[in-house]
Amino acid sequence: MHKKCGTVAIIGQPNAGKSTLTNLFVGGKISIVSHKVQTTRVRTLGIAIYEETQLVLLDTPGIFKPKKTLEKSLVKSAWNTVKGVDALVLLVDATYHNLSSSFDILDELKTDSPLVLVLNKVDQLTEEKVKTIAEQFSRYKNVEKTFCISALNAQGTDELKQELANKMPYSEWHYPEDILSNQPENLWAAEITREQLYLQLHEEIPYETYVVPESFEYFEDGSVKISQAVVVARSSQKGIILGAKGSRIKSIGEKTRKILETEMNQRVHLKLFVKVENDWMEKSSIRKDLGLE
Ligand SMILES: Nc1nc2c(ncn2[C@@H]2O[C@H](COP(=O)(O)OP(=O)(O)OP(=O)(O)O)[C@@H](O)[C@H]2O)c(=O)[nH]1
Ligand SMILES: [Mg+2]
Repeated sequence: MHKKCGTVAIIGQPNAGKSTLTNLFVGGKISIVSHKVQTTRVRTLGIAIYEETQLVLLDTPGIFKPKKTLEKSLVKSAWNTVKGVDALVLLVDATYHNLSSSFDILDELKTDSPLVLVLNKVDQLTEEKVKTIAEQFSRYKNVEKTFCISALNAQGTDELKQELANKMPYSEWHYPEDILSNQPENLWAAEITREQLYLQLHEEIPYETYVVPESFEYFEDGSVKISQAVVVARSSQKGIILGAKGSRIKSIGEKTRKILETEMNQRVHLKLFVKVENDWMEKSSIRKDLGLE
């Protein structure tokens, strides 16, 4: 059999399950997931294999109508990913009451790449309901095929993976067969901390934080020592992140460390500290450093 390799962009409304699907296909936690919108901030590359085909998956930030500067960067990053890929997946949260955000994406989408429509979270819906939703997309003639899946339960996802593999061109693989992502380990570890910020903090706080890898050191006993700074946009947020007697940052650090240990299969020492960088979202140099510009 001949080898195939190509890129697949996964786009869609915020919270549709793009990162969940990417992780499932890759078989590892390369992209962070939360119940909050705008979890993914920059395009994240994951490498999946289906028989003789290597799929280079591009997980993107959700597409919506942005208002704030940072939101505009996320949406721009998603649209930039669409260009020149070998296949496009438009992922739809089928449980979401309003499909207009997905229709808007389809209306705006200009691409020559084959487009696959994927209705996600069907574990929450009756077959009848899923059928009705699929019918509402029938006017989009550029959709080559529609799949109904649950990225959470891996339902219908093998068929989708096979379809994407079929669409890839004959080519040598772009990456070694044993890597899951091209993301440096220290940046990935900072993302795992940011995931906990999204899961454990409320309101606008997660959106006004970022995590900087400060150091990442391997020891001969097989353990790794990681130090990271959690940056907030206002001094009033520092106390919230620390929590009473440091309880919140402790809980964030403990959960992150456990995930890192499971994923890296080694002992992890994690040190988190909090820094204030007033209104960092408005600073172009910081956005550039974070890959948000
Ligand atoms: N019930 C159900 N929940 C799902 C499914 N797929 C994803 N989710 C949940 O939906 C939420 C959002 O998932 P993500 O993978 O972070 O979504 P995303 O599209 O990457 O979101 P952004 O990065 O914010 O655009 C999480 O709470 C997931 O657990 C699914 O098939 N069924
Ligand atoms: Mg995401």
